[in-house]
Amino acid sequence: MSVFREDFLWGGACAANQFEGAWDADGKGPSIADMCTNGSHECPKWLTKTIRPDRFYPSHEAIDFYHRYEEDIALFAEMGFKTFRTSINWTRIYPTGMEEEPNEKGLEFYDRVFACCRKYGIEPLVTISHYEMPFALVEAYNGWADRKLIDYFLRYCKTIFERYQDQVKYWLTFNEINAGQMPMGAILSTGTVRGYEGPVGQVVDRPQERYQALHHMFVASALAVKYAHDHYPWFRMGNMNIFAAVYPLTPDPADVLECQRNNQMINWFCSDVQVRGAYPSYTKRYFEEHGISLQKEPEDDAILREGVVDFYTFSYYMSNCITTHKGEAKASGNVMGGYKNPYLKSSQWGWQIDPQGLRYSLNEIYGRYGIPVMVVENGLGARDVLEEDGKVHDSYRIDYLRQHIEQMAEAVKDGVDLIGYTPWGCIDLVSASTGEMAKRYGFIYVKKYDDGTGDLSRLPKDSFYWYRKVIATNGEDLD
Ligand code: BGP
Repeated sequence: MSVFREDFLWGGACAANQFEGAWDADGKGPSIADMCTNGSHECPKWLTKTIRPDRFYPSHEAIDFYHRYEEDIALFAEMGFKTFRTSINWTRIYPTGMEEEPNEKGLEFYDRVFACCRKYGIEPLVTISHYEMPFALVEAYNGWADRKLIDYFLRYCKTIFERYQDQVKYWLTFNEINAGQMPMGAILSTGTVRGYEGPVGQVVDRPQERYQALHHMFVASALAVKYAHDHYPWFRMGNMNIFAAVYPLTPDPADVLECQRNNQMINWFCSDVQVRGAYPSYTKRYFEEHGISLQKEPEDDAILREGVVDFYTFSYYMSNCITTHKGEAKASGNVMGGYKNPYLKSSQWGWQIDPQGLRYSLNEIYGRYGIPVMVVENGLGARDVLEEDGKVHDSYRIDYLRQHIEQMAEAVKDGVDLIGYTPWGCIDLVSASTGEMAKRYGFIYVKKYDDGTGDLSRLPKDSFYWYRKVIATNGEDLD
């Protein structure tokens, strides 16, 4: 008998800016992602202030889900998806973020997408903001650094809640909200990069601004959650956090303490606010020691208390080690930092693969909060090869996913209330960190390449048929 619940939400996840394309179609405005060029593991992508004719912007066409959603959702249905996590492009609905009225054509697109999901009995799981803030808000307000964004975000939320209330029940406010704590999060998430042009990794880090921006996002998220609960009591509202398990590299108590501090600030801080409804005690000292002083309005504490989420969701790709010792090897290729774990192997992009870390994380999360949990991103970014037989034999991806699902099953046996699993990039799409197509996660191969060529045709990989069997047996048959 399967250990997963009967109504377990098997599916896959994508983000509008990474797969829709049609970046300026039907009234859509530019988002921050549309101002990012392509890059690679070795050569970082750039944020540019204007669209430069000499550069390539991968989000502009991406894999053209905008025009091919029917074919793609039909393929998801063929795999047996119960849910499909996607995001709404804020700039399709409010092109600059500041209009009084929404863009009807943008709204109609998601009408069609959600209706298509429903046709196949697929439950949409919608991220309201997934790394695609209107670029006009960066220019006018320096993104979430300005409290004014709360109003604009709420207007957007109210519009989409009202419009899709009968189609969408599960909502996540901000993708990977704790990315805002890392320097690169300024481009991906907080949008605090007004006037910046250059490689994404070289944005000047301004912690005061970063935490102020996050505060505004917490308030905006809580207000959206509260509004949804008040007006649409059947909605289920979730947070979305990056969770990368961290281990002390040595048993040196100094390493254990450093690891605990890292864990608190990187993994727990944002969800403590969003799940428990208040800033956790450990932030007080951290803010004092780092010269951070937040501007809060008198009503903010009550808002945070009243806008707590119903379920916890997270992305899980890797774990890291933490040490105070000098000279240890850094783990490469991820935004989280950390040191190499001698017991783990890494992906081609240097992300340390740790399936047991997923079981550990699920236990930590459920033990702390006791609310339903969903893994809404997980997967292996790899260089796939289209073989001579016209197929992609991605046994390495199957191995990765199998090992993680096995550990999810263990976590369920440990008592975790796990309600769903949506592996990342269920169809190949543009990488968020590097802007390349070559880093593929999908069950479905897309003929689109880093030089912009490719006929965009879709091709199920070996993992497609494997995952179909996994879903059909509710996670029992993983062979
Ligand atoms: C998460 C993001 C996604 C996604 C994924 C894989 O951080 O929420 O948008 O892209 O990671 O990362 P990458 O695309 O950099 O391989």
